[in-house]
Amino acid sequence: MRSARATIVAQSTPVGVGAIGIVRLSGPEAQNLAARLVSPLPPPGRAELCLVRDEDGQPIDRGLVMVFRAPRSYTGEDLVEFHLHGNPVLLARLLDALVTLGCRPAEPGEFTRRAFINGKLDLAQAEAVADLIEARDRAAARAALRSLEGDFSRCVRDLDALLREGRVYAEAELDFADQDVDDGLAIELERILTEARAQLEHLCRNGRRGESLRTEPRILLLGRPNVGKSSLFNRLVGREQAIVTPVAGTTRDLLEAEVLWGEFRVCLCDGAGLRTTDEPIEREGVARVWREVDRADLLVYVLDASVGWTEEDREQYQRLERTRRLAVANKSDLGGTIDEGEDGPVFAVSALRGEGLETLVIALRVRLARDPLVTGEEGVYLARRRHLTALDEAAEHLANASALLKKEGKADLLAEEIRWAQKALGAILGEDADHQLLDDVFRRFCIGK
Ligand SMILES: Nc1nc2c(ncn2[C@@H]2O[C@H](COP(=O)(O)OP(=O)(O)OP(=O)(O)O)[C@@H](O)[C@H]2O)c(=O)[nH]1
Ligand SMILES: [Mg+2]
Repeated sequence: MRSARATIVAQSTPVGVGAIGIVRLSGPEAQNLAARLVSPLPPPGRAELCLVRDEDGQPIDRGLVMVFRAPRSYTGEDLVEFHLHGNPVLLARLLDALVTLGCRPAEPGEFTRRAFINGKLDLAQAEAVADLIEARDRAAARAALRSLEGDFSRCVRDLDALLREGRVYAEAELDFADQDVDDGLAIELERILTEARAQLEHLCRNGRRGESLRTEPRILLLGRPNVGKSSLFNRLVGREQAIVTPVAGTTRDLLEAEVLWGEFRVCLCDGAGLRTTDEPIEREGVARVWREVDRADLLVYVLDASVGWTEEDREQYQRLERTRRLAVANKSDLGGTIDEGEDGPVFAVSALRGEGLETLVIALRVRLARDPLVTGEEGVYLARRRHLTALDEAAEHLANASALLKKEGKADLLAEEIRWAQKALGAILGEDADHQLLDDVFRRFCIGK
């Protein structure tokens, strides 16, 4: 990480041709440097259409220029934004001119890093900026925005405030240790610790659930061999990705494809037909399907409509968790009526003719929309590994503190445990963050953010 005092510049819009290209300039010299290219510079807080020149006074383009004065800017420093026509040649000329005048190209995430250092955001919020930019669907974007708005940080701060209160009681108990007035204090302390541990557990649980928002929901097609899983997979994916033959036992590997259904980006999986076999390759294929069963968010059990529920089908279907399973009868073109499954109607489709697919997709989307893990309901946040580790650490110290409460004369150790828990929570918000941690966090940002 180079000097934090330098004035930095970067293109904030994607590289390539576009309607608008934005260049951002931040740091103590931002205004002076911008004034060398734009004369006069618009007053702070106002966007004005200006002629932007290079360092030799040659016109580059006419575009909107905005000046933000510290601390009222994204970075908390003086900041200037140039919105030019989105031509890479023009933007490169502007960047070159600014670098020639003395600023340096920004590193990935450096604008946000400065915002963090200047107290505009805490570290969890800074991470949420990257999460919001990278969010793959609406649920992930919603959860990231909530973190950016500070919902997660607020929970952490509330918990910290509660612990601070607890520490006051623990320390008071120390002061009165030999005066027998500590019964009330101990009761109060116990109440606080119980409450804090409950809050912490809630945060941990929602964080773990939020982790799954980082990846798209997985939908697995499974069933006996030859029922048409791969044909259905190909239909839903919209191309002939899986091999289809009349031979039972065609598919061996687990196949995956991404599809976008409205607001959901999902990962569709197809695998070997379920049966017991001595053939080693097929057996491994079947084992992989069962492993995927544990992982998938939705399990689409495919039946052969012309055969109906077989004994094997019933057995396998019952092994699937009720809340995740759904039965589909394929080959409806061959006729035959199929009984309702244990969960109500079975969806009839024909992968061959492409019939019944729209209804099936709607049903799957409805199921996804009902799943709080998929939609990122209130409270679920996009936890990172480092947040979960810190929360676990805090939980451990609070468990120690609760245990110490039951022993006499341990108030000093107890206060110390609470302090450690607070320290772990502080790390989430970036208190006392060292360069290494900040480098790790911001390295993954894009340049210009
Ligand atoms: N009539 C009819 N035939 C179908 C339909 N779907 C698939 N088939 C046929 O059924 C046979 C098996 O189809 P696959 O899609 O390979 O079945 P699978 O379940 O993937 O089979 P395995 O990979 O062996 O487990 C092929 O000959 C398909 O053409 C359908 O809707 N109607
Ligand atoms: Mg197959």
